Amino acid sequence: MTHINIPPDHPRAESLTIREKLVERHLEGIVAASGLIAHGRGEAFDYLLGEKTTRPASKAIRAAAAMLLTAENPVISVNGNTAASVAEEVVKLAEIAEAKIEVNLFYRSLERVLAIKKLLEKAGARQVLGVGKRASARIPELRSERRRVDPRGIMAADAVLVPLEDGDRTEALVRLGKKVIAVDLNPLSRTAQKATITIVDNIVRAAPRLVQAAQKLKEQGVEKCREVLLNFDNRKNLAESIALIDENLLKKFSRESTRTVSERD
Ligand code: PTJ
Repeated sequence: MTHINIPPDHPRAESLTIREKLVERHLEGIVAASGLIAHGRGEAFDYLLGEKTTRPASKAIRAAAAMLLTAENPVISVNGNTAASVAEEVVKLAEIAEAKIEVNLFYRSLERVLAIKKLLEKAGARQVLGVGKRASARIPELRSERRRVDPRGIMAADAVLVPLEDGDRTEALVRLGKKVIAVDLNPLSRTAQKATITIVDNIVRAAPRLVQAAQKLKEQGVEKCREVLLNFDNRKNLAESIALIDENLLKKFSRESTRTVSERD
């Protein structure tokens, strides 16, 4: 049930609908209050990226799919925002990549973990790790609630997909020798900078593309996946995303500067 009526012809109808969905999921106890703030931060970067999946993002998506498919024990880490936005895609991707799904929260409470588990199960998940006492392992040197992980999941994983993450855990997972795939609209964040593969895209657009890429690469086989990974350079890819933001700002600035003051107001 939405709280406002979003006119379908509103120029920002799509963005407003996504916002509304997150607000609803917050009221249902799935998205943390801070998750709404995090979403606003993401929106600002999305605006600067042109609100579309860019070329570097597409390359990173393909590399991420290849990494999940070639991993021995891949895990998809799910927080409130991810569950609220792309639960179905998480389940599909897990099936294709034979990955486990684990709930891992920064603002952890049993109620939230259970609400997210329920949402994932409704989307078709058969097993959800990281619930209650099952999250009995600890990521060393990590102080936040994100340190609580499932010994059958993130702790045993060699590759972890971490959408909308905070930098600390990404760094800690990399220190443990795990490959980390981040989805983060901010290419300058610590997560984006420290991950093994960074997808600078909105999770809402990236997740269905990740499912498609994984399906296609699975059909093409493991050698193709290795080739994709060999040809991917995360630093170069991040630099391309930052350059695109620069270009968009310059374009916007030159358009704005040719408009009259009354037009701008
Ligand atoms: O559900 P919890 O308890 O685990 O909490 C989740 C949040 C997101 C609140 C928590 O992880 C957090 O505080 O994250 P940060 O440090 O605010 O980082 C979130 C990052 O995700 C920021 O860099 C945002 O730009 C980015 N982001 C926000 N919305 C999206 C996004 N990236 C991709 N797609 C989005 N829709």
